[in-house]
Amino acid sequence: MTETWAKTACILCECNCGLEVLAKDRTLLKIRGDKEHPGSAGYTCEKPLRLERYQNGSHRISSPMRRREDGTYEEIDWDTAITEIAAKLAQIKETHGGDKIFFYGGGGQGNHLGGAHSRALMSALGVRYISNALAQEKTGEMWVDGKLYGGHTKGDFEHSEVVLFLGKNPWQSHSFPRTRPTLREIAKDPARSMIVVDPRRSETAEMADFHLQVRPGTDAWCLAALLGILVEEELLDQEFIAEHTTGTDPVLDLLRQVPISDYAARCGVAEELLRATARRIGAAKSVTTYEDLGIQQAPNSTLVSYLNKLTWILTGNFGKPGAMYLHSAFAAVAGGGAKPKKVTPVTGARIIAGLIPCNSITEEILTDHPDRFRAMWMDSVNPAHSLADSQRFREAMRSLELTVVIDVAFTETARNADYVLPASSQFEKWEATFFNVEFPVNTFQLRPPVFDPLPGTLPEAEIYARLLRELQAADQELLDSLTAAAHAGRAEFTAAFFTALGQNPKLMGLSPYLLHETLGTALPEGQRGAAIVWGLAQICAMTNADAVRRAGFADGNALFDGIIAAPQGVKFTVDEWEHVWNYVRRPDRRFTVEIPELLEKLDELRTAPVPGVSTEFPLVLSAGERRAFTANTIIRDPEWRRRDAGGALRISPQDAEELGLTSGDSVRVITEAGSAETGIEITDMMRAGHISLPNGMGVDHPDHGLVGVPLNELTSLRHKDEFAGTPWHKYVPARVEKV
Ligand SMILES: Nc1nc2c(c(=O)[nH]1)N[C@H]1C(S)=C(S)[C@@H](COP(=O)(O)OP(=O)(O)OC[C@H]3O[C@@H](n4cnc5c(=O)[nH]c(N)nc54)[C@H](O)[C@@H]3O)O[C@H]1N2
Ligand SMILES: Nc1nc2c(c(=O)[nH]1)N[C@H]1C(S)=C(S)[C@@H](COP(=O)(O)OP(=O)(O)OC[C@H]3O[C@@H](n4cnc5c(=O)[nH]c(N)nc54)[C@H](O)[C@@H]3O)O[C@H]1N2
Ligand code: SF4
Ligand SMILES: [Mo]
Repeated sequence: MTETWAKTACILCECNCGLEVLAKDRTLLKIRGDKEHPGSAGYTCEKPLRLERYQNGSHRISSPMRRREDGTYEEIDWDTAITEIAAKLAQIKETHGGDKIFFYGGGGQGNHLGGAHSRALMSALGVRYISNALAQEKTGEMWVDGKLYGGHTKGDFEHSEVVLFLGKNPWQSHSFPRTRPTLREIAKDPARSMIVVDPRRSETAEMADFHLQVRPGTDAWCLAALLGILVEEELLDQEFIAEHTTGTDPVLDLLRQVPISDYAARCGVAEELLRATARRIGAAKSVTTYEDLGIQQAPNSTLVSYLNKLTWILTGNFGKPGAMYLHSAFAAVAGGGAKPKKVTPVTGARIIAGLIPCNSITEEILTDHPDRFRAMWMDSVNPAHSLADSQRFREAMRSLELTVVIDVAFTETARNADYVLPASSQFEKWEATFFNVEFPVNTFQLRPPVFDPLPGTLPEAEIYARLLRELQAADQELLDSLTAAAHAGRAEFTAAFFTALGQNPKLMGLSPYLLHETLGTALPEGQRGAAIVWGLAQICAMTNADAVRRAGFADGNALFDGIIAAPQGVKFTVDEWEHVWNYVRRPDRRFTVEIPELLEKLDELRTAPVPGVSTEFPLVLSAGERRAFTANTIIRDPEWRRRDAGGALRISPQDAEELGLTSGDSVRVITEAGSAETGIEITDMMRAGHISLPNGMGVDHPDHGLVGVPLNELTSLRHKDEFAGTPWHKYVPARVEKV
C-alpha cells in the first residue's frame, strides 16, 4: 500500500493539537504537528509521536464479548450482541423505568461524537441520569460559574501580563494552545510574571516569578489572604466593579475582615510573598488565572474556585486582551439533556450541569432503595480505574442487572461488564471534540478517518444506530421521507428536518440517529459518520449567528460544508473583545458576585481547622500527578513511556531520610482504603510531608502485565467536596513503609 499523509489530531489531552500522520497499511509511520491547524499551528508535545501504541497492539479488541457465569468472556457476533442488549434495555425500561438506566462517559480527550450519538439512545430509553469525568473535577467550578455569569471562562494566556496557575502544572498537563512556547515567553519577558500556587516545585513552578508553596489542601486560606490584601491595600478595580458587577459589597465586607497574617501562617506561605503577589496582580494591565486538579480535587474545592474567580473579577481582569473571557461553544460538553434533575434519586446529592457527582455513583447502586440504578452504560471511559474506591465500584457493577462497555480495549471496566462492544479507534472513524473554548477566535476540527475500521469493530455511530433500529426507535415513514428529502438536496433536507422537529419536538433527542439514517445516506461515500455534525452546525450557527457569519459562514449548512472541506480544522466563530459580554448569561450582563452559601464557608475559614495529618497517616498523597508520559488510560502499552516507565512515587529528601529510604528502594504506600507497592524517586520537587504518584498507570496489558499503581485502589468515596461531591484525589492521607 502507498504511504499517504493525512490530517488528524492528538487524542491525549484536551488541547487536541492538529497532527499530520503518515499512514501505511494499518500503521502510523510518522507523526508531526500540523502547521495548518488553526489552534495549535504546528505545535505538539512529546506525547503523540508514538500514537501507534494506541492505534495498534494486543490491547485492541475486535469482537463483542459476553460475560459467562464464571466471570470469563466469550466472543459473540454483532447481531447477537445487539439483539440481546436491546432486549435487556427494553425489559429494564419496562420493569423499572428508563430513568434507572444510568449513562456514564461518552467521550475522552479526543472523541466526543460517540457521546453525541448516545444521546439518541438515551432519548429512546427515557434516560434521566448521566455523568462523566467532569463530575470528579470541574463541577464545583461549573457551579460557581453558573452563579456568577452562567458560562465557562478561560484566559488569554498568550497575551497576559500576569498569569496565575492554581493547582495547575501546564508544563506537563497543557490545556491551552501552544502551552510550552507561551510559558517560555512569559518566563523570559521581564515585563510579565508567572505566579504558581502549588505545594510542589512543579516544572511550571520552577519557571515562575512567584511560587506560593502552600501546604497541601490549604489553598482556601491562601487565596482568602491574597484577596484580603487586595482589598486592604486598595488594589481592586472599582470602576469595573461599579460598572459590571452586582452584590459585591457583602463580599468586600467579608474580605476586609480576613486575618491576613494568621491565614498566611495557616497555608504556610510567607505574608510578604503574598503581599508582593497581590501587588503584582493589582499593578498588572491584564491578569489570567487557571485553576485545575490541585485545587479541584482537594479540600474546600468549590470555595477555592469561587475565590479564584473573585481574584480576577474584583481586579477587573475580564473582557480585554490578556484577560479572562467567556466564549462560544461548538456543542456543549456537559448538560443533562432535556430536563436534568436537581438531585440524585437515592442519596439526594446535588446534580451540577446535569451530571451526577462521581463519588455518589456507587452509592446510587449499592443499596436496596427502590429508585436505585439497575443498569449502567459506559462508553469511552474506564470508571473501574478512574473513580474513587475501585473495589466498591466493581461490586456496584456486578450488582446491576445490565452493564455494557464500549471501548477499544479490554479495560479494567470491561472486565466487570456483562457485554463489551469493540469500538473502532479514533483514527478509524469521523471524530471531533467539543473542547472549543477560545476567544475571540474559536476553532473546531472534524477529523476524517485515517484508516478503515479494524475488522470486527464498529464506530459508535453505527453501534448506536444498530441498537436504535433494533428498538424501532423511529417511525419508518419519517425515516423514508427524510431520506428522500436528503437525496433531493440540502435545502430540501433542511426544510424537511426542521418541519419534522417543529411538528414533534420530542424528535430532537433522536436527531443524531435520524441524521445518521437519512442525511448520512445522501452524503458522499464514506461521510456517513459526519452526518451528526450537520445538526450540531445548525445549532451552533443559530446560537452564535453573528460570530459564525464573521467567520465567513452564512448559516449552518455553510458551516457544515466548511467543516467537511477543512480536515485541519476551521475558525467557526470570530468575535471582537466588546462582544464578550454577549456570552454573559444574565439579563443585565453583569456578574452576580455574591454567593451566600460560599460566603458562609469563607467566613467559617476563621475557625475551621486546617486539613491536617494523623500519626497513622502522617503524609499527604497526591494521587494522580500529570507527568511527561501519562495520558489518563488512553494508552495502555507501558512501552509508550520514554521516561518514568514504572511511575515512581515522588518523595522529598527529608521524608526519605526520616524513613531511611534511598534511591532505588521499593516502598509500600498505605491509605485507609488500601495499599500498593512502588519504586521511589527522591526529589526536592516535593515539599516535606507531600508525596505523589502519577495518573493513568496501573492498567493491565496482555504483553506487559500491570505496571504502576492503580491509584483508586488507594482512594475512598468518603473524602469529597461538600458542594460538588468531587473527590479529594490530591489529598489522600497516607503512610509509607520500606519493603
Ligand atoms: N501529561 C498529561 N497531561 C494531561 C493529562 C494526563 O493524563 N497527562 N490529563 C489531562 C486531564 S484529564 C486533566 S484534568 C488535566 C489536569 O491537569 P493538572 O491539574 O495541571 O494536573 P495534576 O498534575 O493532576 O495537578 C496539578 C498540580 O496540582 C498540584 N497540587 C497537589 N495538591 C495541591 C494542593 O493542595 N494545592 C495546590 N494549589 N496544588 C496542589 C500538584 O503538585 C500538581 O503540580 O491534565 C490534562 N493533561
Ligand atoms: N486518583 C485519581 N483518579 C483520577 C484522576 C486523578 O488525578 N487521580 N484524574 C481524573 C480525571 S481528571 C479524569 S479526566 C479521569 C479520566 O478517566 P476516564 O474518564 O474513566 O477516562 P480515561 O482513563 O481517559 O479512559 C478513556 C477510555 O476510552 C477508551 N477509548 C479510547 N478511544 C476510544 C474510542 O474511540 N471509543 C471508545 N468507545 N473508547 C475509546 C480508552 O481505551 C479508555 O478505556 O480520571 C480521573 N480519575
Ligand atoms: S499538548 Fe496535548 S493534544 Fe497537544 S500534542 Fe501534547 S498531549 Fe497531544
Ligand atoms: Mo480530567
